[in-house]
Amino acid sequence: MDLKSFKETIEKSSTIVIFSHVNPDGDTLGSMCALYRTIKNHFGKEPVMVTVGKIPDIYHFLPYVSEIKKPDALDLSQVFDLAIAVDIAAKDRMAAALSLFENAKIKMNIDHHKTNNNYGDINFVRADASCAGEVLLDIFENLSLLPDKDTATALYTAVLTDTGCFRFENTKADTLKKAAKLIEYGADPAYIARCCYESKPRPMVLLQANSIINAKFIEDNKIAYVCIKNSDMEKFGAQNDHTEGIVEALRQIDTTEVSFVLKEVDENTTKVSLRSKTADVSKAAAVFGGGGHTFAAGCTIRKPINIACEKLIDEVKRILV
Ligand SMILES: [Mn+2]
Repeated sequence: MDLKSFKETIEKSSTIVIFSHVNPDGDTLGSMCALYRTIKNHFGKEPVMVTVGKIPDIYHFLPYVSEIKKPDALDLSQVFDLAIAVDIAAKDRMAAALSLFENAKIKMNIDHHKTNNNYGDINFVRADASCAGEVLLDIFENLSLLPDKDTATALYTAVLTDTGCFRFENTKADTLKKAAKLIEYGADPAYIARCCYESKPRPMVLLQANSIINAKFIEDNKIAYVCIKNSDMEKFGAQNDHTEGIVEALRQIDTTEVSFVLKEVDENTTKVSLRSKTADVSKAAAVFGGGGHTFAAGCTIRKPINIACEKLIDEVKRILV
C-alpha cells in the first residue's frame, strides 16, 4: 500500500466528497468525521460528507456530524475530483449516493471488510484492522497528519463500537495500543462510552426487551432469532435504527452459536443482521447478496418477512459447525 498516494491525491483535488455506508454505524461515521477533520485541518480543504439513512441519535455527539448531507441535498450529477468511501464493503452500500461516487474523477476506498473487492482506483483495504478508523489512524500517523482532539474522538468511537467495547475477535494488542494513543491525542473514553452505550432512547430499549421475549430458539438452542414487524415498531414508537443491539443481545445467551434479526422493511423486503460465536455468517449473508465479517454480517432479502425467515434458517443451519 502506497500511503504517499493518499496525501498526493488529496493535495491535487480541489473538490472532495466522503461517503459512509447506508444506515451508518459508529465506525463509518467516526471514520468519515475524522477524515473530514483531517482534510480540513492538514490540507485546508472543505470536503462534503454524505450518508444515506438515519444517523442514529447516539452518534450526534460526534464532531462535525451536523455537516453530513443526505443525497437529496446535493446535486447528484456533480463531478468531484476525489470521492472517498470509508467502511464500505461493497459499492452498493452507498445506496442513493452511489452515482456521486461513480462520477468522481478519482475513487478511493478505505476499509477493513474481508469481502471488499478493491473497487476504488486507490485502495486502502486491510482485513487485519479492527475497523476502518484503525486503517485511517495508521495512514494519518504514517504521513504525520496527527489527530487533534476532534479527530481522536471520532476515531476512538470507530474503534470502540466496531470492537463491541473491545470484546470482539477483532480486538488485538495493536487495537488497544491504538485506542491508548487516541486517548493521548485527546479522546475521552468515559465520555465517548457514555454517549455510545448509555444514551439509548426509551423506545429502543423497549423494542429490544420485546424482541428478546419473542425470540425463537431452534437446533438445540444454537440458533436464536427474532422477526420484527412494522407493527412491533409502531407499538413502541421505535425508529429503524432502534433495532441495533438486538442481534448481539441474542448472541449473549450461553447456548447461542448464531443469532439473527429479521426486520420488515415493506411487504416484500426484509433486512437481516447476523452474528455468531463460531460459524461464518458472512457465507449465509452472501447467499442473499449480502456480506460482512465472519462473526457479523448482513443482507437484504427481497421476500416477505415470513418467507425470508424460512430461507435464512435453511442457510444458517448449513453454516452451523
Ligand atoms: Mn467497520
